[in-house]
Amino acid sequence: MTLAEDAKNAIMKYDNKAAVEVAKKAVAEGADLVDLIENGYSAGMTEVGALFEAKKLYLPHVMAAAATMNAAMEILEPEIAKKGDGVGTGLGTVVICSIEGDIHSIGKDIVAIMLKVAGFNVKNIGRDVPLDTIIQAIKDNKAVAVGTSALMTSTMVGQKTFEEKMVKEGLKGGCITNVGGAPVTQQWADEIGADLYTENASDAAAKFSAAFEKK
Ligand code: HCB
Repeated sequence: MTLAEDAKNAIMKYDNKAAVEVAKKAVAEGADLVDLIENGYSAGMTEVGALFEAKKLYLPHVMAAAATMNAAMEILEPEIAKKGDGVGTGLGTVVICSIEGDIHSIGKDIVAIMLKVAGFNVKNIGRDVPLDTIIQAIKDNKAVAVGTSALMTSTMVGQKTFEEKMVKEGLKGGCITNVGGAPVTQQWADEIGADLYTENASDAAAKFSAAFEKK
């Protein structure tokens, strides 16, 4: 079995010990840790989500899987962040958070790490963040971009209201708006006027870098 398969299995069995062991093995072997997160641990989370939706699993299972993911991320995050050391923060500050009403945080935390590695100064301001708090964080940090994460159809609508607030505050144009999260699509980004849709963490790093290299 590959490391990614082992990682996926660990999530699906809520096996923190195995998840940590796979993470440590991957670090020791110099494996591609981002690939491991996306095709291993995150793939496991997606599968758990599908089983939850099909009512084959219940919320405590999802919570256990999230805890397993976090256990692995505790090993992987500092290792990935090391690669960002020395890159500097020359590309400017990006504010990132899960939008008001949404407590899902795993995905945006991975995006935050990847943007740091790509050379941005990342202010990860948490989850369930009120829209006015996000606006204030952009102003306080003179952010060049903002990423909002929405994992639920009910919280996605906050991304639309947020776009309207950005316009009203005169921030639109000076600060790139990025939207992400499992139910979010390019079509949604176009519909609400967001500047950038990113499907996953690698996509975010690539599109953010391209957007700022052009400037
Ligand atoms: Co949660 N939950 N959940 N959940 N949850 C989802 C999201 C459902 C889709 C599950 C389902 O029904 N199939 C569903 C939403 C349905 C809907 O609205 N369409 C759901 C629900 C309903 C709920 C509750 C309401 C359940 C309840 O209480 N009855 C509740 C939410 C309460 C609230 O927010 N107010 C809830 C709670 C939980 C937890 C706490 C048990 C746990 C979260 C733990 C945590 O994050 N700390 C949880 C989890 C883990 C999930 C699933 C299973 C996995 C989410 C996840 O972490 N995926 C999810 C099912 C699913 O999404 N398939 C389920 C892995 C990460 C890596 O992927 O998509 O988040 P990602 O992030 C990607 C990508 O989207 C993109 O890059 C990331 C990295 O590649 N991206 C961005 C994300 N954010 C970005 C921001 C950017 O700027 C750019 C790119």
